[in-house]
Amino acid sequence: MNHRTQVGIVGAGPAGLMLSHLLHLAGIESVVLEARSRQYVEERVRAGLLEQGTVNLLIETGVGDRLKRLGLTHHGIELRFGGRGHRIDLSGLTGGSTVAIYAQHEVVKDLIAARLAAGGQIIFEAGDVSIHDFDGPTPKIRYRIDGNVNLLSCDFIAGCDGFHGVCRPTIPAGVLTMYDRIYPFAWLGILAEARPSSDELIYAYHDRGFALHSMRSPEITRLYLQCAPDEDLGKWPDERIWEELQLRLAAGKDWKLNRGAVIQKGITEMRSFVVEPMHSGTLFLAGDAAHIVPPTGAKGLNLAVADVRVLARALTDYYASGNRDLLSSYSETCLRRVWKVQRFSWWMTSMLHRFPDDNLFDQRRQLAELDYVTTSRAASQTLAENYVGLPME
Ligand code: RFL
Ligand code: PHB
Repeated sequence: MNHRTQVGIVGAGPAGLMLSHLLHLAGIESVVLEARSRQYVEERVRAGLLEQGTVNLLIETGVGDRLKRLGLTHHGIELRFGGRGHRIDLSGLTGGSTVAIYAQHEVVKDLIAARLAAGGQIIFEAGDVSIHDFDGPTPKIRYRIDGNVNLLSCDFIAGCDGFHGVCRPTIPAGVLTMYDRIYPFAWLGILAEARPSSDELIYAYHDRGFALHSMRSPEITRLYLQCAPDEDLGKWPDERIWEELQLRLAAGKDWKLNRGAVIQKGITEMRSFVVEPMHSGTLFLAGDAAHIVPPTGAKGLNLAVADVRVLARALTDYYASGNRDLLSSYSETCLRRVWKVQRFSWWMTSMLHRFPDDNLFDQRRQLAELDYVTTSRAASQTLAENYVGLPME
């Protein structure tokens, strides 16, 4: 089958789906091609923290009903070190901003439902997706469904296919510059049927390594432990994970972590990565396809949404007036935010993790930094304004 649309979108993650939704609201047609099944993307456990600006956008564009009902609004976070907790009053330090706990796969479900209800096209289980002719005005996406090859012609391609997608690697050598850093540790994450042990997130710095207490609902806790990059999950029976979390998260001898059945377990690598520019001809990259941040700052999903907001505006302007200025400045506009978010995510990661080569000097320096961040209004305000999300351009 040969078909045509205005914007061909590769990937039904938050970036691709949000872009398709925003374009629809502006009267622009798109088709989303996704390698996985609908069930797979609607159940994939990932991020859980939404910036104020992401929450606002979801609500303003009509996909925030479940978020308003089920999302948990948080006004602060806790940094724990030296066996004590120190609260960062996000709202008080930012003139009232908050963050929301709402799982990424719930955002994905809401966006898929909205697109399908509006007659939008999302083609799941598209095989062998490849992109062509994006150095010219009619780029094409080839894909396979049920053994048949299909060709989608479009005006633009949005590469929203994540870090391991096909769009970025298809750009000819020499066009892109890549910047990256791989960290010498990973996160072991679990989802547990346990009541959260605190109302707010806890980021813990400990001699044994970083730990994070987060949640998904009043009944489900999400927890992470710093581990080796090549950690063998088989060596982590549930009991060992709970004991290690208890040790790292404890504040005072009476603090007890609530335990429950572990319903999901996984290892997440830690990487910082940026590609410049974020486009090539009529192909535009957005979200994890263009950049990765370590999860310590909770920024990946939010950054993906920020990119497509810029891209949707640029495409809307182009279709309304023929003006390509915003498309030309897409990469530069996004990268200003991307690099600030990279800096913040790297900084949070560096402050809170144990690095294998660090010595006692480095540990004392990290503790001094944590002490400073939790006692200086200027320093906690810097953390808070980045954590709730920098203003949109
Ligand atoms: P996604 O979500 O990876 O979606 C890309 C989609 O493209 C599909 N795809 C293809 N489709 C067709 N053809 C191909 N060849 C394809 N190759 C891939 C994939 O199946 C997928 O559906 O990228 P997107 O949309 O850019 O969204 C980015 C976010 O998913 C990511 O940044 C966040 O999950 C990162 N992240 C967090 N971000 C936050 O903002 N707050 C958090 O609290 C947070 N915590 C996290 C995180 C990521 C984690 N992991 C597992 C990496 C916690 C963890 C543990
Ligand atoms: C999560 O709830 O999954 C989460 C929260 C905050 C982070 C990272 C992950 O910094």
